[in-house]
Amino acid sequence: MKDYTLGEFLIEENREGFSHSTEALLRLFSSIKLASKAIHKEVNKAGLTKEIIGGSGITNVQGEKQQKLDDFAHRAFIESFKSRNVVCGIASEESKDFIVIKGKQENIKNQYIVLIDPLDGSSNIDVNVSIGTIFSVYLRKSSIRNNLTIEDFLQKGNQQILAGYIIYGSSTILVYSTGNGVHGFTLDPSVGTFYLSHYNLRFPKTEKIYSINEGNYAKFPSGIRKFIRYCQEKKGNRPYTARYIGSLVGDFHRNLIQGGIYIYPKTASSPEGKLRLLYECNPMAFLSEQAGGKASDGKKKRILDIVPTELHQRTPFVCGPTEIVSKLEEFMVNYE
Ligand code: P6P
Repeated sequence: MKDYTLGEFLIEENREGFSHSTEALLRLFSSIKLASKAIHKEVNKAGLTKEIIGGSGITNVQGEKQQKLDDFAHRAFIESFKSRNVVCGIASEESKDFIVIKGKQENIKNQYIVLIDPLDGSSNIDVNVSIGTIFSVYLRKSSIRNNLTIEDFLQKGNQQILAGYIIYGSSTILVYSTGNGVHGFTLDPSVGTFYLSHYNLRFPKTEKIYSINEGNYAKFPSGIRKFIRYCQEKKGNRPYTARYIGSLVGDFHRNLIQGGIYIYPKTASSPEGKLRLLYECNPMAFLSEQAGGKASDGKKKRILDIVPTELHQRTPFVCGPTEIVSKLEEFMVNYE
């Protein structure tokens, strides 16, 4: 499939039903590709240049120590969206409030809202573990004649028009869906082009992996603890493997390809869970459903139906093949 570039695929796919203009789609992805290539370059030399690894000295809105690459990635996406005249507003993990992008007033193309985690899993940068960008795109709700409002950003996940991630690992892969399946494109750094490498990704039927931070075992609800035991017992020849690298994009991508469930539940110390609804869970839930799976809060509440109330709100999060996610939900309902 190497000869099919992301741009060509977008044009072809758009003929089959993306309900927005091809030009808008291409502008959106042009921004995303530009920023991701810049981040790819920095990530791949992070071990060599002291000025790009380590903390920036800033604590972000999450109360987490911002890494220098977090800040670099945040700025790279802001600048690339500003220059392509297609996005009117951005909400980022690295910024407390949303950011307005003033297009030329007569330019009605700036109707898209982007919510983004510019560099997820950045605590792994210094130890050379895969990290990633997660993005979620909506149409603005407010009239183009008025200013953007917070309601433009607090839309339910089922309103997303596209979502995806870029994983910066052994190779840099952009994975997205506009609602017509999930497709992956691998960057050929020698020519700076993303080529189709994973057409119509779907969770394998036989899942083999469960991903959860078992260091929190003592703080999990009993339903989660019993589900973990269920995965570990060989009953009915159920050979699950535990895989968890502490990078949502890395764990999700491996589970999507090899078959597995990802769980970040509520714990005694984090009753709302840790992951952010708008720019981590909603995009990954959109992709999970497009890949034939499901995503919920662990108690049968579909992630994409949650009504957001604030930009950085968190939610317990489970995603993966439908059958195993439903099995976890059973444990949560029966044992809480
Ligand atoms: P813990 C990274 O900070 C992140 O948001 C996700 O990428 C990752 O899955 C999770 O947090 C890891 O959290 O508590 O297991 O270290």
